[in-house]
Amino acid sequence: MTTLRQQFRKDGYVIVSNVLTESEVAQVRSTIANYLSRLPPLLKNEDKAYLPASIMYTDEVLTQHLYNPEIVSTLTQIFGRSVTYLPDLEAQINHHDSGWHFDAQSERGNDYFYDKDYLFAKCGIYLQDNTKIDGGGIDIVPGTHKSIFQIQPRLIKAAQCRQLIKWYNTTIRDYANQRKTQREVISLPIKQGDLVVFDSRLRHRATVPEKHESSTTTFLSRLSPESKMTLYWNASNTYYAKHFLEHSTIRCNKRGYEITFGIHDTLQLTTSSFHNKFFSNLEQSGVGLQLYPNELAKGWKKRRNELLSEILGRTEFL
Ligand SMILES: O=C(O)CCC(=O)C(=O)O
Repeated sequence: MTTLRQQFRKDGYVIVSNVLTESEVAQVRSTIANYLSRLPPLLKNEDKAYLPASIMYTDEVLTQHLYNPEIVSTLTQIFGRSVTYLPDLEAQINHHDSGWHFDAQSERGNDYFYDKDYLFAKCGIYLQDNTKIDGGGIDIVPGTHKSIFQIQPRLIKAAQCRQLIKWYNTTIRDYANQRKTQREVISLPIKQGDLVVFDSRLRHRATVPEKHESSTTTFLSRLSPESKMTLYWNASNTYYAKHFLEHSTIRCNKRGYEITFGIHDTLQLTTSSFHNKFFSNLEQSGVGLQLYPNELAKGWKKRRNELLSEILGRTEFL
């Protein structure tokens, strides 16, 4: 019998059905809708929105699924005992147009990315069915996570060889995967309340709804309580979680504006950014959380607050 880990290694994803009940889905959806009505324009336009980590972790309803025993058990089967979350839980609302990509794209310059044991995944809980008409889930190309050429660049002494491998892992790999996409795309048969865990190297996109083309319905052209809603966060083990945060810092330093939104909101989180039951609940579930060191996080918070003051005239999102 194929184990979940083998399936994940082979295809680059697993789907676990019904990790949330119908009433849990409804509860999370209405909590998100509640926040939506109070969001500033920076995080919301007519079509789509998101709730960043610094809002999500203050709320018990929005974080409770992180300790869900079925989710923890799934991740333990994939990662082994040291499952570690990144502090980047977010809710995406009405995201239908991500286009084909893989999440780890920016990590290709790092040696750790080429380790044989490298393992890093995005977890998504979908709060609606994925249908042809309305979208609601993701499309993927199975196996594309394996097309990275896994020789550690630091083992290759000659600069030209390093360049060659880098070139292969960007140009050639991307081209091959684009070709493969035309033949092997799967629109995942997601139902509301399902969990999908997928490798950060897997090629994927938001399922494009047929309705989207006409943009005539209120469902897709405006935010509403029926909008597509998905919870996303990243999971790995302690080793790669640390590397990921270090990499995020470098990215943030290069592109300072990202600190105000997106996953870079996570760098400025400290233990006081979480609701007061979060850490004891997480500890009980056996999962770890990799936070950025407090002193460094405070530096990011200062910068983020300066930027938010400039843009929003205040330092908090809500
Ligand atoms: O809209 C979606 O569910 C896809 C999201 C996605 O591709 C991403 O967050 O990387």
